[in-house]
Amino acid sequence: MIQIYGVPGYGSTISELMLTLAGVRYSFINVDGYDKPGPAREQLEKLNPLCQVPTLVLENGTVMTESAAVALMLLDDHPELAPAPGTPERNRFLRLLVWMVANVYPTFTYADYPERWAPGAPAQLRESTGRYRETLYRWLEQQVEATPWMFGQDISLLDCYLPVMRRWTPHAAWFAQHTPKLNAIADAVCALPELQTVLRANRIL
Ligand SMILES: N[C@@H](CCC(=O)N[C@@H](CS)C(=O)NCC(=O)O)C(=O)O
Repeated sequence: MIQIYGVPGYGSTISELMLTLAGVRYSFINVDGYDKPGPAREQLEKLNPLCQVPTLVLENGTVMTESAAVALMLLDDHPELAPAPGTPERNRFLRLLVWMVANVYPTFTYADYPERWAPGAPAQLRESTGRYRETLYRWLEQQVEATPWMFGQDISLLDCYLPVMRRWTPHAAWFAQHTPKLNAIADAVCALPELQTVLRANRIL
């Protein structure tokens, strides 16, 4: 069975939602405390030198990291979880999937550990990356043309990011006020019966 190393509510939740949507069974290994020196960090570092979650160990022993890579891997066997290849929606899906992890996710890398990157001005770095993240979410809001999912009538793996990231800064009230379409997608994911257990285990609900 696939193993997901993670912490409830952290980025591992995104992978848990994706695997659950795909009907892929996994076991969850809680590495709470991995971002500080200690046994959890030592355990995770052996698998992923960046020491980030999600980190997966696949059934064949391969280590898989990067939430977008997990999504693309799942699509090999579950193509229904993204727009069909060869369509304009597929191009937009690929663009926004990579955009999310290339642009939004790094703002957390810097803002969550600002003293690592700017020991002389950690509060300033947290504030500036937070403001930048809001501009990114506002742009993403403009890209959403469909309901109830980002690409229309069928959920895609990209939708899995929204309920998780909505829990993080700038938090749900900001999304409700400034990005109502993203907020509605996050609500729709949270309403899916098959995701209730995962969402609760990760304190999204
Ligand atoms: N690009 C990675 C980012 C993963 C990531 O940054 N995870 C955060 C937790 S939500 C983390 O482990 N941060 C610890 C660190 O960067 O040191 C992905 O898409 O999965």
